[in-house]
Amino acid sequence: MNDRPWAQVLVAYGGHGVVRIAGSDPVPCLFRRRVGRPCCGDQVRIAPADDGAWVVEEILPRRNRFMRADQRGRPQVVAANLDRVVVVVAPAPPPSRDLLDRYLVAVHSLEVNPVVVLNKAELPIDERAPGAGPLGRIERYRELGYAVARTSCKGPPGVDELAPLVADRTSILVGQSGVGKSSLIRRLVPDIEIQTGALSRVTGKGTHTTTTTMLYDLPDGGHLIDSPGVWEYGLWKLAPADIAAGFPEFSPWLGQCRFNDCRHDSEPGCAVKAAVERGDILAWRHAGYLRLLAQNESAG
Ligand SMILES: Nc1nc2c(ncn2[C@@H]2O[C@H](COP(=O)(O)OP(=O)(O)OP(=O)(O)O)[C@@H](O)[C@H]2O)c(=O)[nH]1
Ligand SMILES: [Mg+2]
Ligand SMILES: [Zn+2]
Repeated sequence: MNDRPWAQVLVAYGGHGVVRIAGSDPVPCLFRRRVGRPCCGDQVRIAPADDGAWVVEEILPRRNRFMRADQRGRPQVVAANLDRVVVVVAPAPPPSRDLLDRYLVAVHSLEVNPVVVLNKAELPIDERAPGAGPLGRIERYRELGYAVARTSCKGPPGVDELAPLVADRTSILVGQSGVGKSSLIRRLVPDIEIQTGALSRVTGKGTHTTTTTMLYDLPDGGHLIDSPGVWEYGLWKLAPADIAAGFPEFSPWLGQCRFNDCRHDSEPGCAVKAAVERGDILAWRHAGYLRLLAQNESAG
């Protein structure tokens, strides 16, 4: 059956979705249970079904995927085959506490490259908001090695810092509802109206609020995936080592603690704590790590 065409999943609604064979228009497609559950960004082999529709016969192996926890703390796949996860934060609405670090831990565990975007950069930052810390420390994240962009969809600095970070790649934009993910995509995808029109003709859904994860083409190659905003981004159950790995500046000291299973909390002989005390690791980063560790241990 290898002569069947392969297609990219643009949007997936459980049992059906919209796919596109490269260079053609999007078409509706059925997802049968026995092949698994395709998600946005999947490559699938499809076969013609009745009424001009198509049916997925096989999901090609995923290079990687981005996940989030459902209400019960179980990981759910949001999109697959990504080069970048763009975590968007903004002064309004301010991020909930530890949101950015949770995203960065998740992205690290999924082996995808993160990009941190401060959108609405023309607005002042209210430092009193409980989760606003990372907004004022966005340059520290850059110094820690993260790709960072400041953007505004309402004026300068525009999207010039973000455009090269997503060019020619497949990137998903994630973050709280209202931070401007769809607005950024509209700025980066000039023919978005044509693409959303083509999609909504197939899905029959309007295009005002983001309710489903959807893939769009960048004009010069690559794709942007819009995702519905969340209020809280939940991590699924991770090992303490997976959380520590999401703090890349800890890595020179990992493996040097007295105990193999050190959680870098208050264990004696902890090399990470010693690095914090020497000032080699920022104290607020270590404190953030400990909060994620505690949250993850009380979850699920
Ligand atoms: N001041 C300002 N407002 C912006 C900017 N970008 C987007 N907005 C506004 O913020 C609001 C939310 O923007 P959206 O793009 O819909 O946000 P979203 O992240 O896609 O939200 P969800 O789809 O709910 O997740 C809209 O009223 C936008 O006009 C910006 O850079 N500055
Ligand atoms: Mg949106
Ligand atoms: Zn330790």
